[in-house]
Amino acid sequence: MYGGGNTFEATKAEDLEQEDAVKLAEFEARIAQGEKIEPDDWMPRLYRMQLIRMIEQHAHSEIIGALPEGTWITRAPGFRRKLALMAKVQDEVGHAQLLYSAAETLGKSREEMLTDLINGKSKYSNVFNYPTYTWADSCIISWLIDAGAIVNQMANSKGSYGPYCRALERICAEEAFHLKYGHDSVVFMATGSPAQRQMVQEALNRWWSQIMTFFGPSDKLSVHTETLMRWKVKMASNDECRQQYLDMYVPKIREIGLTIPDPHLHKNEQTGQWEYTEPDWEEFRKVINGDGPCNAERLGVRRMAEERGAWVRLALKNPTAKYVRPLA
Ligand code: FAQ
Repeated sequence: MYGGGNTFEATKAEDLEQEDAVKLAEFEARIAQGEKIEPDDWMPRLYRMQLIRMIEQHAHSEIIGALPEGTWITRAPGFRRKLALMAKVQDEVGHAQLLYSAAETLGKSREEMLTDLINGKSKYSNVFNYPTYTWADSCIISWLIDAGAIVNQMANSKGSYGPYCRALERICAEEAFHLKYGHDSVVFMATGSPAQRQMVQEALNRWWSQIMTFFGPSDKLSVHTETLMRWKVKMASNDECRQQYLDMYVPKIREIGLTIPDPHLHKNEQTGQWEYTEPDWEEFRKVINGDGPCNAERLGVRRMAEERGAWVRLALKNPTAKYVRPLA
């Protein structure tokens, strides 16, 4: 079972049976016509709950996703790379702001969302629970994880919930720059000295299976895809996104002389589908449920940021009150 800590009662099919049938039919007709649903519109509880779950997890992924790359800002090779990486990481945190705002329109406060993150109740993307050992790991994330994010988000930006789609459109525009920055950084290393080529190949070897899991469990294992696609929250299934990604990026990775560490990876010309070694879904299950190499560290950093920033939030809410700033 992949749904874990955050799986809610509303996922039960009975929930829908309790909805007003006429309103539900009207709602589904609007979605079928390609209309956007806005915060004040009627929506089934299950749609609202699914959106909160997904957008919240997405927002958490952006702030936690800033950490593995952020740690390389001080060690980036050269001033130009340092500036670019700093801007990218700042963008990711900005994406979280947009996404938390979109989720708030559905009735869950930002404070509640951040509390659920810190307490390990909410999920965030599994890939950010792995370490970035070298500069090349950070470059691989900037290119190939951002590329995955674009594939997924471009599809979902055509979805049904107005605030989420508009946030995704803005996010994708920025992600396009990240992708160029990441591609440039990887190409630089892949066409550099033998040591640089080796370093970037090793990073790809470490990250490939994470990249494959980024799009979520295979459709056979996915819990929410059917509901989310029915209401055009997700516009493509996990496997469809993975296939599209492989179509787009396998040639680009090979073009620069890197080897994808999956001997089974090939396109079946008869079916038009990529065949690959199935990722270790058991490891994936553990990581998304809190037991990955860096889960504790990532949440520890978030917890510290919350604690250290608490006095600022309090001061903003009540500027005239006296606060004692805790020692760092
Ligand atoms: N990691 O039934 P499904 C980024 C969970 S943004 C962790 O298939 P669904 C930018 C899922 O929540 C990256 N958990 O779920 C950046 C559920 O658990 P629950 C994030 C995962 O929702 C780049 C359970 O497994 N993007 O990277 C993952 O239909 C570079 C069952 O799975 C988004 O969030 C996973 N990979 O499909 C930042 C996009 N996959 O809640 C910094 C929006 C699944 O029942 C640096 N989200 N789970 O306890 C989506 O499109 C979907 O939510 C999926 C999952 C595709 C992620």
